[in-house]
Amino acid sequence: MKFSSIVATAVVAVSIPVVAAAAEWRGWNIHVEDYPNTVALDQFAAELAETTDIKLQMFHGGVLGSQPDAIEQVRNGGIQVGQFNLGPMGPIIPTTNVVSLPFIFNDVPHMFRAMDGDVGKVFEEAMAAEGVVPLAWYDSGARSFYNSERPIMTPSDVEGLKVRVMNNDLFVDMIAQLGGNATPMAFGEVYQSLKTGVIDGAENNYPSYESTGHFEVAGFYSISQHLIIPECLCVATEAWEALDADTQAAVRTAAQNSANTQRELWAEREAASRAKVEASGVKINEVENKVAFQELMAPVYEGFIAANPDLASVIEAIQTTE
Ligand code: BDP
Repeated sequence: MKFSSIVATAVVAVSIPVVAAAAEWRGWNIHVEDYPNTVALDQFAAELAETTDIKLQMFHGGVLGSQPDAIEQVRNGGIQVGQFNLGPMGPIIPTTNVVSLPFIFNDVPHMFRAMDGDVGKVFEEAMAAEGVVPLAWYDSGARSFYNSERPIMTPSDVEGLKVRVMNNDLFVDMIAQLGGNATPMAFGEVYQSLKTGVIDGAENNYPSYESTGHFEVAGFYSISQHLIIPECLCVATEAWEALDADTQAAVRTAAQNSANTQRELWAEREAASRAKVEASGVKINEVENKVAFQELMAPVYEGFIAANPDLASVIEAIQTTE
């Protein structure tokens, strides 16, 4: 017997397991325990445990790092699952910037018709090629402005305000067009920065405004709905490609079930969060004329298309989605 076959025999004897080794996955989520996304991600992990050999351990509350960091960790293999907003993904995967253009979607149903349809595939392919496979889209409502100084009625009310934005130059540009000063900052730092006056305001949906306590330190919420950005339940491309076809199908089903749960819980939470902040004394107003805000975004679109001519067709595909 040659040495190599002795080694091979020995290895076979000691190391072939009875069943294939289960994959151990770690998942990143920025939100607190009772948030719709958190509940839906726990459901995803539970379904994977039932229908596959994947053991997904979810880490909530952003304990594995900020969102831009987590996106990189998914891309380089440190984390296998991430529940991401497409806003902070733009600097890394430029195609995704299209959904971060202000007022690109008319409303949330329009966003889902586009993302669940053909346009969504453009984003899926671009993301998968960069290491992040989006398996299902979560609802993130619409983002509006809030601050500690005054209600925003017209664009000129934004003038001079220091506004926190997610990490993406598009948002800096958006605030600049309104005469404000944007500060990109990690989500977890916003509360303290509002409290100490480092910033005057930020922008988000009701559930995030409420769950973070931002409403306690920035009591004017002005409904502008300038951003409707989809979120995704994503798996690292490397982890995804290591799965056989049956397992991929099971993971996709679990992700879609999770998204269905998230979208249902989202609707309830939006209403509950709005009621809670109002009851606590937050002043909520509609901006006087949304079109005035929209019109000021023309240079943002022009600059974006000039820098990304190949994405003009994706913008058009969204705008022409019924
Ligand atoms: C929330 C998103 C979350 C973002 C956060 C933010 O769900 O992914 O990190 O906004 O503003 O609405 O950073």
